[in-house]
Amino acid sequence: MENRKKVEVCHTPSLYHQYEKENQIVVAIDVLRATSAMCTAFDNGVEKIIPVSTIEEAKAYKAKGYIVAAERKGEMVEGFDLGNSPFGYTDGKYKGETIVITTTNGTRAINMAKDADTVVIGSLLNLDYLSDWLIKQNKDVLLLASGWKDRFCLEDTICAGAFVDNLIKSTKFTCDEDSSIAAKYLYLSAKDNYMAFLKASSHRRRLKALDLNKDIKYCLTPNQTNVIPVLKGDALELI
Ligand code: 3SL
Repeated sequence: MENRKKVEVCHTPSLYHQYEKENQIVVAIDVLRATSAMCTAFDNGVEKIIPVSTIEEAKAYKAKGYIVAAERKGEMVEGFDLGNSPFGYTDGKYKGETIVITTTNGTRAINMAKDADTVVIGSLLNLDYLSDWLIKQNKDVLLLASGWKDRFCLEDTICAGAFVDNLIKSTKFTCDEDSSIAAKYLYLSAKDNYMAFLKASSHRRRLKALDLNKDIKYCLTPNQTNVIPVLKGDALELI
C-alpha cells in the first residue's frame, strides 16, 4: 500500500537526537510509572500537568503555590505534595487542578521531545485509545521510551512494541527499522503475561523492593483509561 506512514521506536532518550522531529508525532512512554500516573491523573479529572525535569524547577513551582509531585529513586521527595504513584491521583482528588511533576526519567523524556511537532503521552493504560487516534492522524510516529537514566528498559520497549503492533495492523503504517521490529517482537513475547515476562526486569525489581507491586500490576494492565494527554507549551492537557 502506498503512502503508508512510518512508525519507529527510540529505545532511550540518549538516542533521541538521531531521529527526525519534523512532521511527526512523538509518543513519550514511561510505563513504570510516570506516564501511567499522568494518564490516571487526567482520567480522574486533573486539568493540566506541567512536567519539569529537575527538583529545582519543581521547588520553584512549589514556592509559587502549585501542587507539586516529585519522585526520585522511586520515592516521593520530601517537601512535595505527591509522589509518582498512579493511586495518588484517583478518586477525583485533584479534579480541575494543575499539577507540576518531576520524575527520574519520564518528565525528562517529555521535555526532551518538546521540539517535536506534537508530543503525546502513551502508556499501556491508554494503548488502544491512543493507537486509534494515531492511526487517524496520517503522520509518522516516533515512540520514545523513557528508559532508566538513559539506558534501555524492557517495560517501555514492550509498550512501544504494543503501539507498533496496533499501528501495523491498521495497514496504515510500515516499520522497516530494527528498533520497531525488535520492540514488536518483545511485545509479542510479553503480551500474554506482562508480570511474568518482566519478573527479572530491573525497574520491576526496584519498585517491588519498595513494596509497589500494586502499582506495577496496575501499570501493566492495558486499556484502563481513554485519555490522550498532549503537550501544549509547557503543560500537558487533554486533546
Ligand atoms: O523514571 C521515572 O520517571 C519514574 O516513573 C520512576 S518510578 O516508577 O517512579 O520509580
